[in-house]
Amino acid sequence: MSDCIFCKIVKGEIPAGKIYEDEELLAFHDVNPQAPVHFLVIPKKHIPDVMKLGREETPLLGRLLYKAQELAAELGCAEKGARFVINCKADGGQTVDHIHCHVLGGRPLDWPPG
Ligand code: DGP
Repeated sequence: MSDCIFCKIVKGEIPAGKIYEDEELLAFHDVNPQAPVHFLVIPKKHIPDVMKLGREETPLLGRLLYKAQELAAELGCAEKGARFVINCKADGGQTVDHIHCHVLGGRPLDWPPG
């Protein structure tokens, strides 16, 4: 998608604090961090949101969550944990229409969120 911010990050057209990249996935620090650890893991493929996930994309999302877990551990969250969040559409608070998993950690997080 030519006007998608995260597709532009994938293509290197917008800079981001990348922490991981392979042929299918990209992880980078959130530009507006809400916790000491706050990064996003995205598929390079443009999937707009969870409601548009296809069954054939479930292995990709499984890999994404596993990589999110590995990176969270590398950034010091293995013992105390972290929050793994995928917002979806307007009611879910999604602002960038390219599916992404937030990983937040490094401090206790309130529940439920506002
Ligand atoms: P969401 O509300 O779930 O769609 O979260 C989108 C997140 O993406 C939000 O926390 C801020 C982050 N974000 C938006 N634009 C950029 C950007 O250009 N670079 C980076 N690193 N993060 C961005």
